[in-house]
Amino acid sequence: MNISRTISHYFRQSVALLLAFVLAGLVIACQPTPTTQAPSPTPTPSPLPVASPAGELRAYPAELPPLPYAYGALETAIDARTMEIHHDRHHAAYVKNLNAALQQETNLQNQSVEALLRDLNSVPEAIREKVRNNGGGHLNHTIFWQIMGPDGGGEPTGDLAQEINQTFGSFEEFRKQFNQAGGDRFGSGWVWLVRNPQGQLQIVTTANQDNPITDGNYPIMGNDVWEHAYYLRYQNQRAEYLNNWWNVVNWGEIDRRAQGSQQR
Ligand code: MN3
Repeated sequence: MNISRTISHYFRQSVALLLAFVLAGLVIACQPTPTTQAPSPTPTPSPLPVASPAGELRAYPAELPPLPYAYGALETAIDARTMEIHHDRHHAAYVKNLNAALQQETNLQNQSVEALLRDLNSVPEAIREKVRNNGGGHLNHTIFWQIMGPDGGGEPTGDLAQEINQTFGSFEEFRKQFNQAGGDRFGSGWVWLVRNPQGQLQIVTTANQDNPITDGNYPIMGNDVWEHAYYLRYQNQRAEYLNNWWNVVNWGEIDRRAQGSQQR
């Protein structure tokens, strides 16, 4: 008798305890949600435009940007006829071929050139090489015309000068390593000063018309070492072209790119 009463008592206590828990749970669940706003998630920064810190480059319809100076304005390094052919024919051909590649790709047409080159795997295989070469050619040359100018030359000043000194030891050493890398690039391609994903300055080269953003690097300045960039005056003397090219380097624009690339 006693035992069964004890069990029954124990059972009733357990049920009461369980009910208490359920009730407590319901009360908590029915509490009005606190009115304090959860902190809004930090927006993912959109990647910095590469063609110009001011904006990305339209892929379709792509347009040949006007040369920002006369063909003969860079004569201290590059002759007028080479500039004319380089801009009006070579760059124009990349623009034309990019448009042809994207003509049927309505879902890619509102992308920027940068977006396509950052994620080449998203481009259908049938046109991937065309987009890589011609989108890259369009982007590379758009940068190239801007980072040269008739009042160029000399040495960088300000923050970029200091960063170059810290990274390479001196401006002379930087120039030497840049020219060396450009000279060593086998075949056609580009030599670049980039900001790498770790935020450091680095000299890299790319083949053909590849742009450093495909590897996650931000191109600050680049020199075109395709023969079409220097052939009329220098023939096969790439080293001489690389040396003279510094006479037309537009440090104002390059510094702007270097400072912008630190905001990532
Ligand atoms: Mn070129």
